Amino acid sequence: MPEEALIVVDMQRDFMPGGALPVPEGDAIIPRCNEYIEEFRKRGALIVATRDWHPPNHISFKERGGPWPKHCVRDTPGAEFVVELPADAVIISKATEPDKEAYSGFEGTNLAEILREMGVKRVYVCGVATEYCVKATVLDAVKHGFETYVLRDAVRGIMPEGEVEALKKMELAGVKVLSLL
Ligand code: VGL
Ligand code: ZN
Repeated sequence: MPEEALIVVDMQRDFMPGGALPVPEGDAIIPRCNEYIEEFRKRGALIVATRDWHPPNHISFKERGGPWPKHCVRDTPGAEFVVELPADAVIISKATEPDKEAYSGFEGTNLAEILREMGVKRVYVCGVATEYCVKATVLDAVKHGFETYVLRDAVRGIMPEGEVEALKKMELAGVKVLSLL
């Protein structure tokens, strides 16, 4: 049973430069994420990848009065992963319902049950965006009782100040922010 899991958050085309909702320099962490995926795979960890997987009429879209341009519509190129995932990675699709927003990979999914059933105790998190889906996922991981780590060199925020503040909030919640490579 793997005691550890790596959770790769929303490393999808639309969150990269040139995409519909780009995280500035989000592509700069792609190689690092791939290295962590390989490293954790070698350690025997469970590899999880969350993805924003919206219906075309999702409530978070501007056309419905939401804050974001249309992004990560399910089964479109913008929703594709930009990292290399092993064949046995667990894919968690979130915010799949038209009228519900979900930033956290735990919200409205069975991620907590999967991790618990697999015997996972510690989770390491990388991906985008630090102050939105990474933060929400990390804080939920703590709430679910997992020892939680954020991989500092493999996350990226939409705004640098927002990212720093988000990392502080996570640390106050008991999360360790570190780099392992
Ligand atoms: C995200 C905004 C909207 C994220 C998802 O992955 O951080 N941000 N949808
Ligand atoms: Zn979204």
